[in-house]
Amino acid sequence: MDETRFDRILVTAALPYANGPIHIGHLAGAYLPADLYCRYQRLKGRDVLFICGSDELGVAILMRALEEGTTPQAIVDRYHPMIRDSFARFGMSFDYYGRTTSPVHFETSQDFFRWLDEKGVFKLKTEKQLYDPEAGIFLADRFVRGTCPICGYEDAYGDQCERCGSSLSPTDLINPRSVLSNATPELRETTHWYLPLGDFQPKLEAWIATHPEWKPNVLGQVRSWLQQGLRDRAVTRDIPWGVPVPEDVARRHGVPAEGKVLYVWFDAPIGYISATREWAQQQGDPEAWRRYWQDERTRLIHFIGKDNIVFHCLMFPAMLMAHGEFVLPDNVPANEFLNLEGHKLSTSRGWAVWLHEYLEEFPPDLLRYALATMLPETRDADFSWKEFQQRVNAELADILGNFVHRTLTFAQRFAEGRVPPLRNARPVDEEVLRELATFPERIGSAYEQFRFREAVQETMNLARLGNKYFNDTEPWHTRKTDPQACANTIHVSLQICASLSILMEPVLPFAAARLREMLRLEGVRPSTPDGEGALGWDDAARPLLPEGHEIGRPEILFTKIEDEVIERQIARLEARAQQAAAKTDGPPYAPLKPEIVYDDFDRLDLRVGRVEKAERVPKSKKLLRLEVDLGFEKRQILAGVAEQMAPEDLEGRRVVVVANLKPRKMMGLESQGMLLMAEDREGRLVPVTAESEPGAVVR
Ligand code: B3M
Ligand code: ZN
Repeated sequence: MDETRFDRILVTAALPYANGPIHIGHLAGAYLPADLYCRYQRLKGRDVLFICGSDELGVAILMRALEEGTTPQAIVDRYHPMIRDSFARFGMSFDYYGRTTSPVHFETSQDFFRWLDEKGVFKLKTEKQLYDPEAGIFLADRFVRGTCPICGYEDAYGDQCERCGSSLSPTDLINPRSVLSNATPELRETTHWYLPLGDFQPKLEAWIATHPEWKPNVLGQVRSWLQQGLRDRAVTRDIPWGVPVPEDVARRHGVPAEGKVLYVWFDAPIGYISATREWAQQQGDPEAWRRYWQDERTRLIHFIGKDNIVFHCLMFPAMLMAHGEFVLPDNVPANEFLNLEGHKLSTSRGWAVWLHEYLEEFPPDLLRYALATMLPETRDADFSWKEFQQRVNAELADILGNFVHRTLTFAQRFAEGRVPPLRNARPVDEEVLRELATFPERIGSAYEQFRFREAVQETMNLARLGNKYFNDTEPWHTRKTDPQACANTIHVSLQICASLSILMEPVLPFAAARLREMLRLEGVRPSTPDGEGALGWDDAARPLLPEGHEIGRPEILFTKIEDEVIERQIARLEARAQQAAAKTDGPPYAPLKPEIVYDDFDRLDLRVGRVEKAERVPKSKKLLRLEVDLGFEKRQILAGVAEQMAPEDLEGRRVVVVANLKPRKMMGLESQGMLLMAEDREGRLVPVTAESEPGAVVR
């Protein structure tokens, strides 16, 4: 960090929605990197404030409540403590973990909104929106369902049809209905506050240009948003769950405040500020938050996943600029996505590893380490249980754990559990101590540049160096031939262990503390918010244990994970996915058409036909041209199935043909009949076939 520009660091990690538990995707996206960074910076002795909290408002929470038939308050009251506690057990070292339903947050975000309104920042726009006359509220897109105008699916959402994938606007739907009451929505006028992001574009562009050091994946997204041109964004909503639009502000514009709330992406980032205020109150210094948010010498860093980039790099900065009294983020080191066993994580499809479940079976450090080696820093990455096992067994246990263990056992057995003196150091001893001295700087520079994979690899390299040195100097030999050489190996190896116990602290805080206990190394500054200590990151460059210092009993730092344990995890994951697939019943069955009488049916002349030839119709994506033998004559039939079937799928098959359908021209060709097809709920087609001879009557 550039200490000529900054005195303190304010770190935020995205506020997770309190509508479900935390999974490894969340951890890899924002939380683990943020925690690694803060712990490192605290060890460096820097003034760090690490802020997070639950995002408890907005339509996502409301939807979840609706799905479960309960209230949004009940949803957030269930998930907030669950998220907070699993974070704590995972070792997230927040200074403060808040929630956006707190009174301080309501006040802070309302004040922010009022301030921008008074400065004339917003535009007000009146538009027509769907309104549920029975529930008495305006309907967010997801709260309207109806028939898709494109494919006819009867249960399409107001913003998207799940069947054909078309994006829709709620007013496109045929027979729209309210999810809340089933009532037919009406169009009503409503007024909303817009943040004119477009007006901020020049200022945002100029500011972004001052940050060429940001990660390429972040700059890439930001530039593409800017290139498309920023558009006004509504920052209020008509939904019954959120921070109310302040009465006085609404009154000033002659707009009824009733039922209007701040858009969740307006209030949620302000949640960082509210949580900082609550932290300050808790410190007994209510104004202390200003130091972190309003002093130029604060370095603000937002850790987020890539889906939050536009909000943290453009929208929130525009809000902060408009307000005028806040610092802007100095970096937004967003990560890409983490996949699981080669597939996209999906909570609805049961494809995820949940943090609270992981913690029931394994220590937090193992996941912290393994995930840190797989972080999606520059592109999407993959987590697999096998690789997790590999990292734990081959690196944590075999390299780091083994080095510590052999060093400490040797010291216990052959040096009376004390740090032996270093005398007549050999070149190899001096060489290793010189190398040791370079590690804090090297690992630190990777942390400073948000290259966490590299930082963690470099940390493991120190243990590798220790192992190599131990092997090369062969203390089991020198013990008999040259006791001082043996003592020197033990001395230097113990110093490496001591340095490791500081340098591994960000990624392996629990094991590092145990290692310090085994070494009886005291006075190391904690990497968590509380406590003090004289020894920090840079001290790990030099020998920390004095001659004659007594060490404790060695214990196993990391136990290897058996194959069965990993297989159980994989089996559980697969069982979950199957369950989820069975539970989601997919799109509904097509509804039955109105009843007919036999005579209606009898008007159809259905015949068995044999497809003699099938080929694509040139220039048509959809049509296949078929030559069908009906026994008594041959027909040319055009079938609109080319996107679902290859000509070979039909050639030679006996199919059922509607033989008395009036001929019709398509793409300049006459179609003399129609093939019967069965269509499943996913829209997949198969021809209806019959064994009998061509020309046979079907009835
Ligand atoms: N809750 C979205 C998310 O979890 C949102 C982040 C808010 S950060 C201010 O992806
Ligand atoms: Zn559709």
